[in-house]
Amino acid sequence: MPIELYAMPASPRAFKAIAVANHLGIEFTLRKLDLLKGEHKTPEYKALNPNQMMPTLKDGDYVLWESNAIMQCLAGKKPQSGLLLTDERGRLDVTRWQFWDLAHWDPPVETLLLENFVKPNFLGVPERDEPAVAKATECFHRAAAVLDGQLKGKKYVTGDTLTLADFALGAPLHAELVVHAAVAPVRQVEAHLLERRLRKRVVLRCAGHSASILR
Ligand SMILES: N[C@@H](CCC(=O)N[C@@H](CS)C(=O)NCC(=O)O)C(=O)O
Repeated sequence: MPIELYAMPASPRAFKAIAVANHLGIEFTLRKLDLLKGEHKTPEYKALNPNQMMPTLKDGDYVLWESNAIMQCLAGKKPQSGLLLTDERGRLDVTRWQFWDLAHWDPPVETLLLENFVKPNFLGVPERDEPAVAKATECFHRAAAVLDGQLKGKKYVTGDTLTLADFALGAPLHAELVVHAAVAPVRQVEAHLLERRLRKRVVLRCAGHSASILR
């Protein structure tokens, strides 16, 4: 039986796991969760993931949550893909950027997506939390500059080969226009960072493999 992925596909946290599964050609059954309808709040789902969040992977009796861990689990099924390097330093480098994603990249992006896109379009809340947007924008700029520096002279985040780090960090940028909308004062800087470097080198690699799930 193929593995099951419980997810709301358009979310970056789901998108990165699904993108990796698609890239590796791993068959999976998508169990769609509509968070707006509270489908992640059922007792059955809580038994799988006590956080009542998605994504969650189920492989027979084995259950795993946290998107970056799910990505490592998927990459472990196809070690020859090189998405999770097998030498210790290489593996730690990929893992380091996945940790960095959770600590520094994902949180400001989440706020910007929530305030600029989810609230007005799905929650019927037109007002933005401006202090939260300002803080997230500042954090996003700091993180984007670090990532931009890391990408200098490299094809991918950790070097010359595509790894989980690219999927993890590139996934939320499929919503880059939403992020851009929040950073109008420094739009040129962001355009340079996102369009010329990050978008070209990272996002397209993810989107190319799973654009269909966004339709
Ligand atoms: N660190 C977790 C975050 C998961 C997460 O925050 N998922 C959100 C959607 S993007 C969720 O399920 N939220 C439901 C809720 O908060 O009720 C991961 O990367 O898997």
